[in-house]
Amino acid sequence: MAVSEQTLTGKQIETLSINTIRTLAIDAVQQANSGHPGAPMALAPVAYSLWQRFLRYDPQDPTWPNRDRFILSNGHASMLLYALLYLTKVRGINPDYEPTGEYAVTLDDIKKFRQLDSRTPGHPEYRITAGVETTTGPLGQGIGNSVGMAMASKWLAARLNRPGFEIFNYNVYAFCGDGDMMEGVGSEAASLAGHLKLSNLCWIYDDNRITLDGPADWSFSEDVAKRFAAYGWNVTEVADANDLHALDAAYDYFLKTQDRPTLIMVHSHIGYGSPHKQDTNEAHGEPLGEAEVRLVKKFYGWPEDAKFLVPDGVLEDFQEGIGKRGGKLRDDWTKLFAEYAKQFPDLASELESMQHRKLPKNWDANLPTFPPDAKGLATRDSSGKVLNALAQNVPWLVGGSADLATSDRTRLKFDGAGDFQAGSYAGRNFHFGVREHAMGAAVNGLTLCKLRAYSGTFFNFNDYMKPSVRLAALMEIPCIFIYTHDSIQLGEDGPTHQPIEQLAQLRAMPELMVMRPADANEVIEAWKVIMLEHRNPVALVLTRQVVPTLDRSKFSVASGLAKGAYVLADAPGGKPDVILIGTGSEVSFCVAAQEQLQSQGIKSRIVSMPCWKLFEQQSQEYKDQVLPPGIKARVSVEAAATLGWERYVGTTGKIIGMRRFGASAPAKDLLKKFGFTPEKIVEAAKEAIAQSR
Ligand SMILES: Cc1ncc(C[n+]2csc(CCOP(=O)(O)OP(=O)(O)O)c2C)c(N)n1
Ligand SMILES: [Mg+2]
Repeated sequence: MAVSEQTLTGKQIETLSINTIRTLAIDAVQQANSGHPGAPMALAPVAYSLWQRFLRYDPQDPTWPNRDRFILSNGHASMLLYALLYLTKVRGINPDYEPTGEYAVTLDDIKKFRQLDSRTPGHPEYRITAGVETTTGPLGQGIGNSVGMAMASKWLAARLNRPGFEIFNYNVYAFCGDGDMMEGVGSEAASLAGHLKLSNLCWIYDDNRITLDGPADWSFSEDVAKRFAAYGWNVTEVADANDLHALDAAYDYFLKTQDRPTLIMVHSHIGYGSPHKQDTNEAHGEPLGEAEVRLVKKFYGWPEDAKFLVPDGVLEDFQEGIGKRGGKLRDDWTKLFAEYAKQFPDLASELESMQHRKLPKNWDANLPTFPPDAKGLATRDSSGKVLNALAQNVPWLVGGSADLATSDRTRLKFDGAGDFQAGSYAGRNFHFGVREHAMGAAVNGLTLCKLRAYSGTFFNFNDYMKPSVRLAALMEIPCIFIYTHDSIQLGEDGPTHQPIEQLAQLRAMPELMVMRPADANEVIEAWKVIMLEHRNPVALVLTRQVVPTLDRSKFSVASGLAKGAYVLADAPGGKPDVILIGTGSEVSFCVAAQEQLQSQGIKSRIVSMPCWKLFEQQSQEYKDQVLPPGIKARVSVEAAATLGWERYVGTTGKIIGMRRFGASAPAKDLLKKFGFTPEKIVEAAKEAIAQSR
């Protein structure tokens, strides 16, 4: 077929458009000399059918709240998405999340695939490229996110729709591959989606029986269709990825299925049309090579020398398809919403606030107060109270736990909070089951759909969800990850449950704010920082055991937390011999140690340091006020791995921490064994003073 032909039949233009997606992917990967051309080549028709005929998406406004979400969970096929964003002319967005009128991806951007500072990074990245709904690449994460997005659609519909006003009904489509199917998070997410009967969720599985190392059956032989049927999914197959009629029928079948999620298994050949590398492991992990590129183009009826060719009629084809259809859908919605805003102004402004991550005016009304109390309460308990107060003022603060809500106190208990379950989607308590990883991925999806979402689990089980936390940080989205049982002080459950290295691990992560408040009043301040946060995810790290509520008429006010670290109690006259730095439950040990030191004539300062990251963001002047460079005798006290504390105690300081795993025993015995006592702190303080002289 000559690509310059002026009058093309419908079938011809389809083929031409599909082959344009393919050749753009081939050329970009070849030029970058890096990337995966095979999956985009095979999936081009699958994407074409979806985008042109089904996806309710207006390229003019990639922020339209009721747009269908498209996720490329097999993120290595990123060129497929970039080609689609370019060919459908998706518009860019500015940091305020408004369309700029510029294009999200231009042909020039495609020519800079995988280059420094380009808008076409190796794997799709939210925040870098408009139209990319979530960052994918680590296999399984995208389909995990898709479940959160589908939950968000159901929740938004249940909360905001009114008779005659179906403001929310978007669907979520996720492309995925063998890798996504093999990863555990994918199974967790599928199980949860089946349980919740998320009928608005459609996964399109590129069933090509091949992975990077070779044929999938070297390592993957289960019956995926049966597995998903057992999860409660609707499963359908498309025998040939090039069969547009069959693809259309499969998407139709999804839309008709009202009671469960749908898996479309598409049988494809990786590197479709690549005569030599087809079905070999070379076809996708690397560029085709110049000679092969020519052969493939010949197979597609393409000029063999042309590079980045977009034949006449192709851009128009996409404008005629998704452009027109999507534009009309959004227009209709905008009109409907205008009428809705007249009839339900409060609900409309709620949506407006959500979309811009603004808080309602009274968001911090009725926060509890915590009077001084020597016995005190666990920070998980104070946090549960604060969360329940905030959630009553912020209707879209929603979340749940990985089967530990009664332990981690994340349950919303007020009237009307309700449970989110199949068929009753207005509930605000989500039940993720014992699926930490899917919970993390779902919280990312919920947050990307503008809900203020939190998760809850024991701190040590952060290991089971860390890949999703990492992507929240990379995406710079304000997820709230709540962790309780934060140290050896959880006691008898023993070292399997006692976190040691979690704090160090999470503190090393860019963008993530790790907060470990010392008492109930620091908990309030932590939540204030969290609620005002637009960008960064937070790990809120809380105790199981009681901690005293400090008397803030004697100690500094807890609002110092917002600066990451603050002087909680200074030595009389302000010229300390030694600085004691503590976090969380260990701060009260420092308080006891200070009294003992004072009785021995040693002047000490206590610094409470709930958040390293916030402290690092302060001015040098403030940092020097809190930790004066001249005072070299310093002791850090934290019941966790010591890694990193050198930064604050220096070479002459002492670090009281965990240098081994914990043990199963009552907390008081563990504290003694591992040296978390006022006496040990006093001893360390004296040593630090001696060393610093
Ligand atoms: C968690 C994770 N592990 C490993 C990889 C590296 N990786 C990228 S593509 C790929 C093969 C995936 O096979 P499949 O999903 O079948 O995709 P196809 O090669 O068929 O396009 C692997 C292992 C990854 N991206 N993420
Ligand atoms: Mg595969």
